[in-house]
Amino acid sequence: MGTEHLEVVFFGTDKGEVTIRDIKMQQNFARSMSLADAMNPDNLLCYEMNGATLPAPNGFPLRLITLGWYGIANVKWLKGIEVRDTRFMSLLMGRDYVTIREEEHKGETVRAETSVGRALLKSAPAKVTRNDSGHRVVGAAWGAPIDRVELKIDQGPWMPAVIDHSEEAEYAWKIWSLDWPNPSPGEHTVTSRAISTAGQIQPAMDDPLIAKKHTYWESNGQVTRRIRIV
Ligand SMILES: Nc1nc2c(c(=O)[nH]1)N[C@H]1C(S)=C(S)[C@@H](COP(=O)(O)O)O[C@H]1N2
Ligand SMILES: [Mo]
Repeated sequence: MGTEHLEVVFFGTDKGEVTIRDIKMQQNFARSMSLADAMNPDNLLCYEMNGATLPAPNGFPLRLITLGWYGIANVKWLKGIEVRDTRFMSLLMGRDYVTIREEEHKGETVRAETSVGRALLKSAPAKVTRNDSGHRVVGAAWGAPIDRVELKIDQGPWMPAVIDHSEEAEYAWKIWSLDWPNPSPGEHTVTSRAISTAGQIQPAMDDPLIAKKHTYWESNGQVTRRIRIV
């Protein structure tokens, strides 16, 4: 028995009916991680939020916060934590919350089905503001340690945005902005892309990673906003 599939399963108190073949069963909300991921010292078991008892909607009495993973991994209303020596295939590990993507394997197109896991590099323009000195695009970036964020207006070149480094917490969203001095009146598009400290670039919407993905999850493609300047 190898230990490469040794997993830690986090169970919530909430449950629902699941049917596999003709077997109907009640299953608790459950998500698993490898032992190595579960032992990450950045993981938190939270019983308080902002100095007060954790509110029920946020997971009272105890919830997992696993920094750097998508929301689904942050199991609320914890009922138990179990260590297993086999892979765990719950509704939300193996059948739903899976990413289905077409991939090329030696010239053959296959549909790979993978469990939603670690957060992916993402950014989005949030708003365009205007004051006496002109217009400014403001947005956020998250999902991986951010090296820089670039902005494209209409079909122009990528321009570096200014990242607000006053928030230094490693996993916090990075807020960025870029001045847009003299936009012409009318419709414009504003697209952002984040670049991680590891050199990854947030993929364009027509990148096969995004374009050949058939489920909504892990949608970290570049976001284009339409802006009307009056
Ligand atoms: N027990 C339990 N944990 C859960 C869920 C749930 O339905 N049950 N939803 C997950 C999902 S999909 C998300 S996005 C986050 C939402 O956490 P929040 O309500 O604190 O934003 O909780 C996760 N943990
Ligand atoms: Mo979610």
